[in-house]
Amino acid sequence: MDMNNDLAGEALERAGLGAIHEKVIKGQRLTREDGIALFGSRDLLAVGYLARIVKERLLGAVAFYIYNQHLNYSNVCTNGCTFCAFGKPEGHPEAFRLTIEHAAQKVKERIHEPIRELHIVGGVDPGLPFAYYVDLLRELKSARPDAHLKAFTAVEVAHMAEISGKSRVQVLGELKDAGLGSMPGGGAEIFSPRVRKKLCPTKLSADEWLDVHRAAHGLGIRTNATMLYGHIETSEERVDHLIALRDLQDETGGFMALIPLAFHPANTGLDHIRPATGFDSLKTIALARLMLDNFPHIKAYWVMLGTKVAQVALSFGADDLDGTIMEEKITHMAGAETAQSLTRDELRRLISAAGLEPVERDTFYNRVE
Ligand code: V47
Repeated sequence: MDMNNDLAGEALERAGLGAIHEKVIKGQRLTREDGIALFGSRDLLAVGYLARIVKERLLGAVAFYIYNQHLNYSNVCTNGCTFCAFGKPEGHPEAFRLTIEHAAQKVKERIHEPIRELHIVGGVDPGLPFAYYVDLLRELKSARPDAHLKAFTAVEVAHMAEISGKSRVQVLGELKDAGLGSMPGGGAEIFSPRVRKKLCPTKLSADEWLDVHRAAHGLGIRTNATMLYGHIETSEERVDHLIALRDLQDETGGFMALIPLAFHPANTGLDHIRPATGFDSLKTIALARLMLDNFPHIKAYWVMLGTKVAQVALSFGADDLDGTIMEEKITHMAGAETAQSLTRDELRRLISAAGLEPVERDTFYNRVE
């Protein structure tokens, strides 16, 4: 909806979004009811237009990407979440657990690439002691001192506290001393207890996930957040998820980005569910930008969205395509048809072709040359 303000105003009025448009223009916070109304709208361009107003006000005509490497140290997991194709029980033929040396080797193999960030996550693996996680960070930091370590979801941190008998704050403090720079946003899924009971009954609760992030922020560890959508959740449950994140961000200011994650059904216990449509993904990204007025960034994670939808999402409120990746397992084990990696040139081309300036960033969204 690239048009003058009067025409845009009329179109938004016709879409029943006039009052929300007013709030967006004035920079006022949207309510739960506003979020539900936006989700209910079938006028994708109207919702996207509103999100783009917010994105451009915050950041202008740029979009970010990062040169990063994903590293999964283990997929052994006791949680057994029905939506996940990555986690496997101990002894399963597809289960793997890297030794620290093997993990370091994977990093050293790519030492000549200008990788800025290592994204390190795994399952809730009962076969690893707390010392493994600390040693893993130390070893990776020494293998690649120039890379930032973004490691371990709240789920893994809570598990480390349990096995070590230490408090979550203690665990986070020790990980930080070993080189932890920030935490990824995985494991949040959808906060609704109704959904968690069905999809991931043994995983830590929503309050616990939020508590770990609160503790991390308290120690100066910045984190991301995610929302897994397109399974059995309702629009209300998505809005409530976003509001819970917004509330914690009001309290701590420690979140950097939200990554909406489109559920991939293949090889999961929910393979009867049909994948999220492009329409739903774009609307969800726009919604996230509009509701999370205190989050600096919304990521269009190309691995889950596909490069085409991710690129379009940059006009619907998203400002970051994430990274070059290499060896992505979580989405690909669940049937993703996207590539394993993108080159820096390809990421830049996608952004430029969307009419935006491509900006290579570090983990904290500083511009890097
Ligand atoms: O925690 C699991 C989700 C997450 C499936 O913080 C699935 O920068 C879709 O959190 N279909 C891992 N999603 C990915 C993640 C992430 C990715 C990129 C960047 C960042 C960041 C974080 O993927 C899991 C879970 O919520 N997930 N299974 C599936 N079948």
